[in-house]
Amino acid sequence: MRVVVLTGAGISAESGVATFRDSGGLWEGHDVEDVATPEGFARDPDLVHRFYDARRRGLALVAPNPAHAALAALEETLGEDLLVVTQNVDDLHERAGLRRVVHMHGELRRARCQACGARPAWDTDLQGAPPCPVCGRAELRPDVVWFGEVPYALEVIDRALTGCELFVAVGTSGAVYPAAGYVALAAHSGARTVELNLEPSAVSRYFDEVRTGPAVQLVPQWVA
Ligand code: BV8
Repeated sequence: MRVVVLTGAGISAESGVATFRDSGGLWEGHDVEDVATPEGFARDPDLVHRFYDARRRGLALVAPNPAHAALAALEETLGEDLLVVTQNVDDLHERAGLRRVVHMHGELRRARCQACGARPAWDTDLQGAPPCPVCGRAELRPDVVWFGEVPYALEVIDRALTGCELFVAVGTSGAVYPAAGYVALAAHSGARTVELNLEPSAVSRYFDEVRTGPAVQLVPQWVA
């Protein structure tokens, strides 16, 4: 059976990675327009670099949880019939052993050169604009998709959604498009749709089944 799983910040919440919208979330104290838009970066690159540098350093303090591990185990069984698409920019899916994951909104551990387009893996601070390892120019930014920018791998995702039999969304509020529209696309293509979330989301009504609870319980139960 071909399965597409879409994950959001809720799957990493119990690892200690703050979500965007829960109280005290990632963007508390940081206005969205100041950090996650190209305009915000053009206006104050140092602020945006500080925001992403802090989150990148935070990755060393968190670890994958049983929900991430369950999806990696599912991949052992399903192989290429499983595609995990994540809106998250953390690396917890990979650190749990998942081999194939599509980061549609980019990755904290990757930079992007605005001069030559290179997307080198990155682990240190970007503040102070270190030179691009490919072209040498000081034009690196976080390789994260901001509001108004086109997400990565849209064709791959759309193709997987139109061909899958089961679509499962884990820990996402359904607040941001195009990801929030994926349940409708999967359903339209005849897939069964299941939402696993701590509470109903903005798009719960489009799912065949909604299970509420923490991802660390719901995902292993579903995979079992
Ligand atoms: C695009 C990277 C064009 C940055 C992010 C008006 C109407 C409709 C759409 C738009 C509009 N105006 C503009 C748009 C488009 C816009 C958009 O959707 N805006 C919204 C605000 C209305 N979208 C864009 O700009 C996108 N680009 O549209 O380009 C295009 C499109 C297609 C083809 C060609 C051109 C780009 C958006 C990307 C923005 N970048 N992240 C960074 O990380 O810093 S968005 C960010 O927020 C996340 O990546 C994620 O996608 C999004 C939502 O976050 P969630 O993951 O859902 O987390 P959230 O905190 O919201 O919710 C947590 C959930 O977990 C909750 O449901 C909670 O209940 C649950 N939970 C909590 N704990 C647990 C749990 N569940 C289980 N267990 C737990 N323990």
